[in-house]
Amino acid sequence: MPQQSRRAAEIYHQPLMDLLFQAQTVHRAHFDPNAVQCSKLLSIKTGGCPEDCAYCSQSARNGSDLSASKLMEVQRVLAEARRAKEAGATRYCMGAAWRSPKERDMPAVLAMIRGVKAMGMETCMTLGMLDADQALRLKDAGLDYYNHNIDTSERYYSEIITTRTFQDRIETLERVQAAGINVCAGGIVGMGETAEDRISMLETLAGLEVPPQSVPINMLMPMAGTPLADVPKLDPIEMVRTIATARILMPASYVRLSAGRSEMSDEMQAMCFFAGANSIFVGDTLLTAGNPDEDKDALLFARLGLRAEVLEASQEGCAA
Ligand code: SAM
Ligand code: DTB
Ligand code: SF4
Repeated sequence: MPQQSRRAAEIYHQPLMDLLFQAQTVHRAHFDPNAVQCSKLLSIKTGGCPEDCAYCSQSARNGSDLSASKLMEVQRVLAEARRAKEAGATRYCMGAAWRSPKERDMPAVLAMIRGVKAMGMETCMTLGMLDADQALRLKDAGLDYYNHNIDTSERYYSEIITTRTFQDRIETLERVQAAGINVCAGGIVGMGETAEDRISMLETLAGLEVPPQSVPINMLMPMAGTPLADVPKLDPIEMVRTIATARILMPASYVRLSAGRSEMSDEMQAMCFFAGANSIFVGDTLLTAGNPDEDKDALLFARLGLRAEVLEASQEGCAA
């Protein structure tokens, strides 16, 4: 086993109390332990995706009964973004069910970035694979973050997706980085992978030329009609170990407790925050799946004494 790999595996598999203590110690050296960054998601183009990701309700190849929509109009997106800002989100993330953006859609996408940026929120997009020119144009419009997940280990990748390769994903991440956009890259746990796959995924992320500034860890939300609809539920402690290991391997990155919070107890979420998660999606919808509503998150934050992180330029935080 290479050096790095043994280190990551040793971190992941150590007794849970030691792992949590180490992760929390690293976390406190880099972040305020009681502040959580809040992002809001919007699906700007839903369903009908040509890719075959086995977990996804939006793949046209899966049997989910989701109908495909067209790209949302810019003004509608901006109206939604304004509502999110009023509710206190500091980052607005827009997602499209594309393999990659088509030229005819670029003007609208760029206008969405400019409009959201003008409201004083950070902007994030996830549009599939990008070429170098597209990445530069997104950057020019003011894009702060690009989300592009590697999803799992290189070994397990082809069990989950066959219409693109792990290397394709890495190449887009390199183009995003080269364009000067912050990278948001993570993955999904609970897809039938092994602990070694989860460790390997984290090592790939930590080993990128620059580690991603934001690392979303999603817990699979089983979607009806997809090949992973009936996959056995992952032991929640494995999710906690994944977050803690991400925190230790990428000490200065935001680690996002991403999809799946609606299925987690407050105690489980508290353990994930203690393990070093310091970002969440707020609002009752992710892209197509559910998320805890604002009142529920406000109560959770109050119970745990957590605060929504504010952008330096403003004094507002998320409703949670
Ligand atoms: N089409 C673009 C792409 O794949 O990069 C952007 C949207 S895609 C839905 C964004 C990410 O959401 C995926 O990479 C995956 O990690 C996550 N995701 C999708 N469906 C999920 C599910 N059912 N459970 C957990 N995470 C999911
Ligand atoms: C990420 O890692 N998780 C978000 C965001 N990036 C785009 C998406 C989660 C999707 C959950 C399933 C759904 O809403 O369809
Ligand atoms: Fe398409 Fe993205 Fe869903 Fe894969 S994860 S099917 S690329 S929307």
